[in-house]
Amino acid sequence: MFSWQRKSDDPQIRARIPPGQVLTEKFPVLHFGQVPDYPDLAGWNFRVFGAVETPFTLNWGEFRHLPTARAVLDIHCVTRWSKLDTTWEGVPFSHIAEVAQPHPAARFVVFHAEAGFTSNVPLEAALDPNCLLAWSYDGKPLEPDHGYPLRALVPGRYFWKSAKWLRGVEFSTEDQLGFWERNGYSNSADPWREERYSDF
Ligand SMILES: Nc1nc2c(c(=O)[nH]1)N[C@H]1C(S)=C(S)[C@@H](COP(=O)(O)O)O[C@H]1N2
Ligand SMILES: [Mo]
Repeated sequence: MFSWQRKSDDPQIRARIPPGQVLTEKFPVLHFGQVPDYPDLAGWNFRVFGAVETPFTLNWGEFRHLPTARAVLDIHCVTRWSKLDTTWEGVPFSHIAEVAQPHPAARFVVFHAEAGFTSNVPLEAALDPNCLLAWSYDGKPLEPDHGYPLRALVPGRYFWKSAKWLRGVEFSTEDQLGFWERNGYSNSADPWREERYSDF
């Protein structure tokens, strides 16, 4: 018997799989468009902007000097695979917010990725201590397919909120629908309530 079959028979494991999801041990790759090519990171920067006291831009070296944290997360893709106990390392989003000092009216965050891709979450969701801007998965730098050099990781939401090839975060007083949210997916995206698609 394969280990994944044993695993999903275990009631403690089953309790961690949201409705309509199937456990996988693989790491499927999912995105719209092309994987960006980074011959080096000399031209890479990370922009923090919008409704904040202190907007700033960091190059790769500067970004990698920010405080880091580790998070172990269960991830759930709307295409019905879930993967448990994935280990990531990166900068806690909360640290970015601390430095940027969002205006009191800033209640939303937009993750900005390469090629104009965006995803959006309430600021509160991004302030979850396990919300990371991650450069490492499973102890190694991210694979190009999985977002090298940097991706967002938003716990507790379907995985499309976790923008790969991240280049900045915007704090906003208004909610701004991201790429998948404009293309039929739910804005709230809670896997435990099966919020897969939007009603419009
Ligand atoms: N930049 C970017 N990030 C993205 C996407 C995308 O199309 N572009 N797709 C999302 C979707 S739908 C999913 S399920 C996850 C998949 O991440 P993975 O390929 O590492 O499994 O990335 C998310 N992040
Ligand atoms: Mo997805």
